Amino acid sequence: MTGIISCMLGNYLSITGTPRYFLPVDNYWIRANPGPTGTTGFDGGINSAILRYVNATAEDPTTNSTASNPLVETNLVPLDGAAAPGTPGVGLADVNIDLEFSFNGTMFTVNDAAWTTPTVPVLLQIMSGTLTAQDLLPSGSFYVLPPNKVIEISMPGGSAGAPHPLHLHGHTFSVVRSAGNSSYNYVNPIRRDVVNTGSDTTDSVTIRFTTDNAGPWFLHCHIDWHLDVGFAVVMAEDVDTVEGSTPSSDWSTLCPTFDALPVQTFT
Ligand SMILES: [Cu+2]
Repeated sequence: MTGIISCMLGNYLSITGTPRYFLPVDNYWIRANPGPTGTTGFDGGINSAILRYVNATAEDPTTNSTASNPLVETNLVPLDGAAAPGTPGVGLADVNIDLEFSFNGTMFTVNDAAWTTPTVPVLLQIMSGTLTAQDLLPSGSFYVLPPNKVIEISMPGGSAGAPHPLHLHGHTFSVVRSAGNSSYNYVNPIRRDVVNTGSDTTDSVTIRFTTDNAGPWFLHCHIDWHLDVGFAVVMAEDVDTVEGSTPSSDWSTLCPTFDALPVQTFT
């Protein structure tokens, strides 16, 4: 198999041991050029890794990329062939959310709000009875979602620093409109938990999911420094269930266990 997958942090494709992806036992180059900045090329082993099958000889691969088979997201369909949840059509979900991304030179914002880590964790805020987007902190970064409804989120491409790999916790979502494509697929869209928002200002990547998993779920750019300077919001799903939940006894040991860990230093 020779192919190209757009290389973004968090943008992954799992290759499982099915006949569709059978590869002979051998060594294979896994190579990726960084973009838009960084040193490109593969000389001397940069931007390169080796996929080595069990029982393959320990030597460098001899595979060559023909750069002719780019992986196109819209060509992917879910294994179970499932449709996107809800009524087909743009804006026809139970809750439809448009996000705007921007960068003010210091911070990224989502709908004019930059994420900063709150003093009190979001889960504890909700469990303590803070249940509205207006009251949850940090201000402006919350979308309170009702249970058992279909949510549609549309995200623009071509904003500063684009393309951004947007990652949602707590769900896989149907990508009903992909980057670089103006059509919508509600019939059998690929399901992912990270999606490329696209480089072009005409992009409007659109996702859908059903709120069947109560909790505060982070939706954030998976480029770490973008997240670090604000690129995140929280989908606060079914806050009443979260507030009324009773944590197991293990819960009370989490923080003491974490706090007892030695401080990590990275060099
Ligand atoms: Cu980003």
